[in-house]
Amino acid sequence: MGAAIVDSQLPESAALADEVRTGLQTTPKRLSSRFFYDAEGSRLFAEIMHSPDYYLTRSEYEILETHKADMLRQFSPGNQPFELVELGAGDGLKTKILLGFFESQKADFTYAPIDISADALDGLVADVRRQWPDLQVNPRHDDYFSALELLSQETDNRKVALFLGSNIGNFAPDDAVDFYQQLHDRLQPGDIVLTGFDLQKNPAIIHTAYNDREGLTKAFNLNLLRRINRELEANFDLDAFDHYETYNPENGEARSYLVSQKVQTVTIKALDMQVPFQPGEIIHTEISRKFSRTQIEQLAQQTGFSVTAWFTDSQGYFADVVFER
Ligand code: AVI
Repeated sequence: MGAAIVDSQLPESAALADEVRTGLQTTPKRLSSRFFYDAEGSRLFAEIMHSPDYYLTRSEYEILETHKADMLRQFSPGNQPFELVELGAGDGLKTKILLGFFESQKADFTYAPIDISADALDGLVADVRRQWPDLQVNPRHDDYFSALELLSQETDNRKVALFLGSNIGNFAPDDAVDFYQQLHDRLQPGDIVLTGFDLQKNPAIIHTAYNDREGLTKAFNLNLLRRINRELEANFDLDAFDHYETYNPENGEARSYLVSQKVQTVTIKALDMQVPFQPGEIIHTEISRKFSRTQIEQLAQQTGFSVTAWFTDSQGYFADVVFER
């Protein structure tokens, strides 16, 4: 889950320090959404996924339930063995639909979930091992880029990379192209990537998904400041910042911001930094991009993949798309 363009050589705490040092000295200020996912951030994101305004999870759930048999045929024609590698597995709620079905069909596969949140990953692995004790599970606590290594390891079996939940939407457009090029470089001909894309739709529906009535997205966004307070000895006053969301239907970008409510100076002790804020000054924290069908086809074409299957929900809100190398 979350955006992933960071230096994967750095341990998580050093990566956060680096991000804060650079991002809060840039104009406009910015912090990567990759750092949303501490234990509390992962918990809040799980709540968002269940909330009535956040349609994405429900839509993808419906797709997986409806098309799990077609997906298995795509992944494993003639029952051939395959390795399911999930990039940004999170709590794996949706993937369990596939795992349960594949197990019931006696499909010959292994499962390698990868996530930057250790808490989410531990919970998922314990759950999967309890439900399907015979399934070989090879978890990895890492970001997407380190996970790419796993895809380049030579085996005789077809690799099927799952990149669900609109995680791709959290990449800047150039980074998304770069990421699929890297996937292409590491995979073998015949390997597959199944990606969950949130589709462009009535802008009001998208806007509400990131401005939910329960205030979960607001809490999720503000939690980033709480994390910085804890891990870098900062003194952000969470009541002095608000959550603000924009959706631009011309480029399909939903953007999240934290907005300073007053003139204030924040001290970040661990970095020996003072950060001044004007009233109304923003920190850009997230892009959640929405795609058109043409853009998805272009992404495949630009990065050397063929689109071999396209699954959508009954409202046409979301698409799970099969790219074959
Ligand atoms: C993880 N990612 C796909 C979510 C999204 O929709 O961009 C994160 C999120 N941000 C706010 N609400 C949910």
